[in-house]
Amino acid sequence: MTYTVGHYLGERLAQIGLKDHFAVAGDYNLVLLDQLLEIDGLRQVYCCNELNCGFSAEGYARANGAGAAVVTFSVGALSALNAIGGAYAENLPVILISGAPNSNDHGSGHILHHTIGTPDYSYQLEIAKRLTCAAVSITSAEDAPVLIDHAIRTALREKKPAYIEIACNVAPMPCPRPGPVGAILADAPSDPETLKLAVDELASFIAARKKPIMLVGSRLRAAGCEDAAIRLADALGCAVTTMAAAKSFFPEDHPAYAGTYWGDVSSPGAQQIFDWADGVLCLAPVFNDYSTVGWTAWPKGDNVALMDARHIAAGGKAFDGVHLRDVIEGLIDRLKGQPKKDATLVEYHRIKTPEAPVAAAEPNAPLVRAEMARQIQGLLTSDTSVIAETGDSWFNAIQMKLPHGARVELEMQWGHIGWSVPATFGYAVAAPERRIIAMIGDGSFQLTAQEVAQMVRLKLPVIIFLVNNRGYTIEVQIHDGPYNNIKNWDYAGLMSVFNAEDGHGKGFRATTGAEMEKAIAAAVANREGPTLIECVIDRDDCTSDLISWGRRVATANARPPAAR
Ligand SMILES: Cc1ncc(C[n+]2csc(CCOP(=O)(O)OP(=O)(O)O)c2C)c(N)n1
Ligand SMILES: [Mg+2]
Repeated sequence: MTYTVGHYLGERLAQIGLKDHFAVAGDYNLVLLDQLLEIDGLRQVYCCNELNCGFSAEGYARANGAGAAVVTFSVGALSALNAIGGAYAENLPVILISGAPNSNDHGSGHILHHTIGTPDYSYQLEIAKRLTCAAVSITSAEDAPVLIDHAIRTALREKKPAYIEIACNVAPMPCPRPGPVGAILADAPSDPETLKLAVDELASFIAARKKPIMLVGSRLRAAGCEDAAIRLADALGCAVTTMAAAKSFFPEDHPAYAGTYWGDVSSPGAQQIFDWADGVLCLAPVFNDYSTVGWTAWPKGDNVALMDARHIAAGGKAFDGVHLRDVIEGLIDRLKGQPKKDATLVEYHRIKTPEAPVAAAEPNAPLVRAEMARQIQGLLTSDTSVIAETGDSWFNAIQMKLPHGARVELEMQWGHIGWSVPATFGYAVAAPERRIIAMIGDGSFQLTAQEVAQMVRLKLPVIIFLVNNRGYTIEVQIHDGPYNNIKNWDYAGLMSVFNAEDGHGKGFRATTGAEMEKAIAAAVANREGPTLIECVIDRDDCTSDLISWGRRVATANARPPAAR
């Protein structure tokens, strides 16, 4: 058998740990898809459309570390690029692979189908360059190995998406086999001198403070430092708060865990202890309008040390070219034998008011949000992953108490409604051993609903909580108008559409606590496919945090243009 460019790409994907890749077929990628099918241990998983294909790969990357989506030129790739923008925002190495025009057509003056009707096909590559950390076009087999390796290596190092387009006639061309995977995994080490200086600076930042606190940010996982952060917390002894988008990046059963710091919508006691601290070690944070609650809670100034994946800023100094994990290890080393700086943790336990468990609602009373959240909370185990959509589902998920090992996935930087359906599909493909729960608003679901059919196809026992509150409630809280009302669907009934003649998905509508409980029992018992539970609640029945946060974000959005 001839070894080809497509084989090379497929083997590299398998080498970096992919067991699956997501695809939608089209005539520019069909031959490439044939080549990828021939790679041992690499399954081809199909999606209903390319936006979903990109988000599926993004969800897969959340569970598996990296993901790949294969699409056709323009009509496919331009849809997938939205999800690639999301992967960039969310720091996930997703490799977008697009079939491309025949190499003889590039520069020929030919007008081709699926293009904008001009003979210049470079626009897709140009767009991809803005949304990825590496974008390459392969029009000859000779160049393929170096270009493929460059794209994949850069994505893995940067934890950002990469783009590879392959001319449709080049995919089956002969190509050498790839060498060891180490060639694309190897990373430049921290500069030892800068590392020492950065650790010195952070050690004196801590030494000069009596009440330090740690803030875990949403880039911590991409920085590969979740374990290191736990050891740093142990070494320091202080309280540890997480940012909203970093939910589950620090174990909530850890003795130092002090909740979610999110300005006015922090979990009980977290804002008070954060404001009481005299120094904050921010681990891989992202401060945007959402995470700072409309710029009202933005930690900055002399008492803030920023510790990013490759960059440290503290005490008015900046250090580049160091890996966060090396910095943390260095710091832990310095802290050895020193008394614990546990003031914030001690104080947190003093001020924190014990939360009363939410009482079960009257079983036959109309379903309310609090009862819905209480029942979902009851489902969480140490092997549960909750994928929560933009909307009040964010706030419901962030308020959950996570047992050790439970994970929450949020897409708070990109915030594309509908993301969670395909991302849940991709996540479930990557982590079939976990209990996977999706929480999705009705408005969001309408964007990408069809991907539930792929969960049916692959018999994935995902549990979807579809919140039917008849509209875009999060937007109602930020700025209301007729555009926030949506056409109602028979969401539970959709499952029989997706099942058709051979599926085992189940759909239930819950209008009371008792109905929801019954539906959950059936969902847990269904191992042959997804279960969608449509939870019917009132349009304004949302978390109080959404209301407070929405008001702040609306104020930030409404700032008038500055005078010139
Ligand atoms: C692709 C995209 N289009 C529009 C928006 C704006 N948007 C943000 S939240 C939202 C409504 C979400 O409604 P729903 O899923 O029903 O959640 P709820 O707030 O009701 O819980 C919209 C339209 C967006 N974030 N992404
Ligand atoms: Mg809604």
